[in-house]
Amino acid sequence: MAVKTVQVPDMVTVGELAQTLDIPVTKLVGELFKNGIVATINQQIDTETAQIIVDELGLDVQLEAEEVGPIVKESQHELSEFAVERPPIVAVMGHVDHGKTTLLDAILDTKVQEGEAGGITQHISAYQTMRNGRSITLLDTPGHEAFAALRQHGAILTDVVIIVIAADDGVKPQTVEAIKFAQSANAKIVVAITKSDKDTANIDRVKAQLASEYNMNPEEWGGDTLMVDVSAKTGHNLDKLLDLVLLVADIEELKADVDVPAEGLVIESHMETGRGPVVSMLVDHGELKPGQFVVSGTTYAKVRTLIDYAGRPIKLAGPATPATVTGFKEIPSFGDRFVVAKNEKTARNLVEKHRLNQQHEAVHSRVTGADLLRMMNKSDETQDINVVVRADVQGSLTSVTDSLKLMENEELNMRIISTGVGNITENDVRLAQSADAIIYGFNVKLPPTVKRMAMRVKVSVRIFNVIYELLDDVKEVMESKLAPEVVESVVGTLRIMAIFRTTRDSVICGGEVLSGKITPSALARVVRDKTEVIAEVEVKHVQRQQQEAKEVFEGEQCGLELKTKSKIQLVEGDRLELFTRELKTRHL
Ligand SMILES: Nc1nc2c(ncn2[C@@H]2O[C@H](COP(=O)(O)OP(=O)(O)OP(=O)(O)O)[C@@H](O)[C@H]2O)c(=O)[nH]1
Ligand SMILES: [Mg+2]
Repeated sequence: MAVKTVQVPDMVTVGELAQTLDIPVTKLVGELFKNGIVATINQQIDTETAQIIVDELGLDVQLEAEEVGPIVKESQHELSEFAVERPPIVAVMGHVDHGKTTLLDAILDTKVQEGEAGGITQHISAYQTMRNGRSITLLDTPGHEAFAALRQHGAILTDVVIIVIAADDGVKPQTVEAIKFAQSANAKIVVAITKSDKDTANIDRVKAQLASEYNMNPEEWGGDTLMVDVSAKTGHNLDKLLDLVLLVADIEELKADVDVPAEGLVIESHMETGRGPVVSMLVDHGELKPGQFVVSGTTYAKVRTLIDYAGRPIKLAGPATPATVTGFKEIPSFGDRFVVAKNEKTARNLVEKHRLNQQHEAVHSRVTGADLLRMMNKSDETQDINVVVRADVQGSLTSVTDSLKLMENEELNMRIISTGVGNITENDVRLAQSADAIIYGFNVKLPPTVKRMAMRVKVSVRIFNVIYELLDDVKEVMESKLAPEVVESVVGTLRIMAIFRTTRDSVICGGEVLSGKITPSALARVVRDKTEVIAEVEVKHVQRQQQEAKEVFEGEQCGLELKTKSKIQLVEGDRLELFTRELKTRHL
């Protein structure tokens, strides 16, 4: 029978799938149940999971996920005839340590890089600068691989992405990832080849890499990718870089409406003692002002203070302007949109609507193919590592949990049993205690009472301020759970020349050392015809010229007493291979 191809949405409900396949829902639910998934008719499953179930049911159907378009900027606001020009939003992206923050420091005359924990950027920050009387909004993004979610978010927010590549290091994994995010977000690209001041800089090599591997050719080679070599240290070509950014921005004719209720995106949010939630946002149209009511997800604010990127109070934040807002009741999620509401009542209603939506989504929880495969293939050898994760901000939390999931392997399964933004709580400790979990904290505090409780119930709480230190620690924990590796090394070989006496559990024989050395109290294998292992034995005594010997070396002859597990019949010409056996901690 020919295989039938059926198109289904990327996430399909059990009910829809049953209908598409023309089988009873109960049959589908039953099959899912057999595979460890308790599903309702409204549960969404991904194509991969659906295909596994279809195959299990023995149906000759090939499911195909319906094409979805590229990631779109969520703001689908129709511009009016009154729309005005707005500054371009530019994200600086690239591999870790390639010089993004230093480049921004040089452009903005700030010293952000010097103050960073671990010398790396761990969240998105927004700035503004002027060039030829025009504003440019700049976003710094982290390059460390753990922060993919933040980078993707950064790309979605932007019109232009500056791909920063260190001239002495070339194209690296996160450079490639940044290019992909920029392309899928339909952002324009300008390549800044930085650290050009270094002796080891090789600008042409970077250009050649981009040209040959990513089909990005510089103009001087007949291509249309804008590239410029810069140095944050000497200031070389910084103006030119900004000019290129404005050039590509002009092609786009970036405009926004001002005379509409303000709307935009939450870039990042965290808690500050005395200030409460501090939320950094980017307005995409309208004007945000102090005193207005702003709703984001399931929380809202009466804007108490409105501050620009440099910490100065401002009266309004217009389109493409980053601003920091205080006055929120709770921390909104990074990447969520915000809108200004007419008054507090409307704000509350909107929050309630979002809350109901969220509950609805939670009920229709998603199962992915990876989850299902794991459940199906789960062997007895798989060990769970249970963790509770806390982070200061939503963006970091996503980054940490994504990274933890990526560290899983066939033997160790990372179970994230709970996550949250903010300091570690007694509830986290209780959860960790009952699930035998470790608590990981990223940039959060462990209040003294919670610390005492954790010590009392013996829950391990591990707090880090730098992502790679946290991930290294997780790796160590994982390694400690891996079964140790048995490492054997051969110390000497001997050819058996005579067998004197054989009992149930011993052999007395003689031979010549072929390589290395023969010592008493050692493990050995008896090998026949070069390859066949006859038995594993223990060397009890070694004698040279009727004298007990501690070591006998290559070329010498000796007598041996071997201890055997059962009676074995050695023959002349058998080889004895002495070895040591060590247990070694395995590394990931
Ligand atoms: N010589 C030289 N060194 C530079 C230049 N730009 C950055 N560096 C150095 O490169 C290192 C990394 O710079 P960062 O600005 O922190 O790099 P980054 O890309 O922001 O790093 P992440 O945000 O962690 O991805 C620092 O030691 C900088 O001093 C440059 O133009 N010339
Ligand atoms: Mg940085």
